[in-house]
Amino acid sequence: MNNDVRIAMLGSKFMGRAHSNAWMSVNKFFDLPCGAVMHSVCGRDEMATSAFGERWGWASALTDWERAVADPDVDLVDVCTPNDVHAGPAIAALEAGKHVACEKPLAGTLDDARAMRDAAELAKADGLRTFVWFNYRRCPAIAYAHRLIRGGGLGRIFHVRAQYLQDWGGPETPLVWRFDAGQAGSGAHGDLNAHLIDLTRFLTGEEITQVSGAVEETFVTERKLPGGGTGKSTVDDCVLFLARFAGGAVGSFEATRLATGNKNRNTIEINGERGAIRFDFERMNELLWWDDTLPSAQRGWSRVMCTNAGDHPYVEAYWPPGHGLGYEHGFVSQAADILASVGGAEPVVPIPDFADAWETQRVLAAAIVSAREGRAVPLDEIG
Ligand code: SOE
Repeated sequence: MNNDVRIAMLGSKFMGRAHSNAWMSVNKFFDLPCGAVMHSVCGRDEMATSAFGERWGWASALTDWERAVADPDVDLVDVCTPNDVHAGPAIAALEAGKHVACEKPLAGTLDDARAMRDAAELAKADGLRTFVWFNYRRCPAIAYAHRLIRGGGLGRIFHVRAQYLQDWGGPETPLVWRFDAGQAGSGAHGDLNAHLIDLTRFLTGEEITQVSGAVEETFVTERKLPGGGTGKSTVDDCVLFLARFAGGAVGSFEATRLATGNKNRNTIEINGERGAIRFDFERMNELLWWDDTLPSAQRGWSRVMCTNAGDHPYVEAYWPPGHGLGYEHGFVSQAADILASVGGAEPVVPIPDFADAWETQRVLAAAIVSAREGRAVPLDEIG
C-alpha cells in the first residue's frame, strides 16, 4: 500500500484486542486509500505486551508510551488506555505530529477533555486529525437510522429515550480500574452514558441544551481487591438524567452496570411526528421502524434487517443479506473510516473528532452537577 499509516497502539486489554482485530482486518474488507501498518503496541507489562503483540501481529512491543509516541516511524497513535491516561499520550502525540484515535469517553475529567480539544484545534493547522472510537455509530442499523432521520424521515423529533444496561457490576466483580474515580473519572456514566449522548446527538443532529433530574448511585461500595481484602468503589454504578435538545425534543438517559439480566443492552428510541425508530444493540442487525405516514390500518413496527449491501451502510464490505454483523465489525468499519479520512476521502458516517467528543463530555459533566446539586443545568454553564 503506497500510503501506509503506521500505527502505535497504547493499551492491550479489551479495547486493545478490539482495535488490533480492526487494524489487522480493515484492509482485507475495505478498499481504502491507505493501508494500516501495525507498527507497535505499548503496555504496562513487558512479557504480556510482547505476547500480545506476537498474537495480534504488532511488529514491536514496548512499555514506554512516550517512546512509542515520539517514534518518527509512527503516523497515528491509537489510545486504548484507561481514561486518566488519554490526555497525556494524545496531546504528546499531536505535538509530535501524529494523528490520534482515542477510545471513548474522550477523557475521565472535563479538564483533560478540554486540554485534548485545545491540542487538537492547534494541531489542525498541521493537517493532523483526531478521532474518538464511538463505535456504535457504525452499526449498519444506526448508520441507516442516521440517514433516515437526518433526511427528515421522522419529521420533528418529540422524544429521545436512551438506555445502556449492563449487569457485570455486581458485588462479585473485583475493584478494577473502572471503579476507581482517579483512573476512570466516573463509572457507568462516562462508560455508557457517553455512548448514549454521542448516539443521540449523532442521530438527531441536535445538541443537548439542558440536563435535569439527574440521579447518581453507587450500590456496591466495597469490592474485592485482586490480591485479597477489599477496596472502596469511588464511582457511580448508575446515572440517570433528563435532557432538552436544541430542536425542542426532550430525552431520558439511563446507564447502569447493575441492570440484572441485561448484558450489553444499548437501546435508543426516537419518536417524531412522522414516525419512530427503536434500536437494541443486543439485536444489532435490526432496526424497528414505525411509519406514521402510512394509512392508519397499515401502521405497525417494521423489523428491518439492516444487512442489505447498498441499502445499509458498511454491509457491502462484509457479508450477504441476513448473515449479520457483530460487535467487532463496528471497530473494523471505524478503522476503515479513519484510514479514509487520513487518506483525504470521506468516511461513510461522520467520525467524532476531539471537538465533537468534547460536546459529549460537557453533557456528562452537566449531569453530574445536576445530580449533586439537585437542579437543572444549562449546558452554557459547562465550558
Ligand atoms: C464496558 O462497559 C464496555 O466495554 C464499554 O466500555 C464499551 O464501550 C462497550 O462497547 C462494552 O462495554
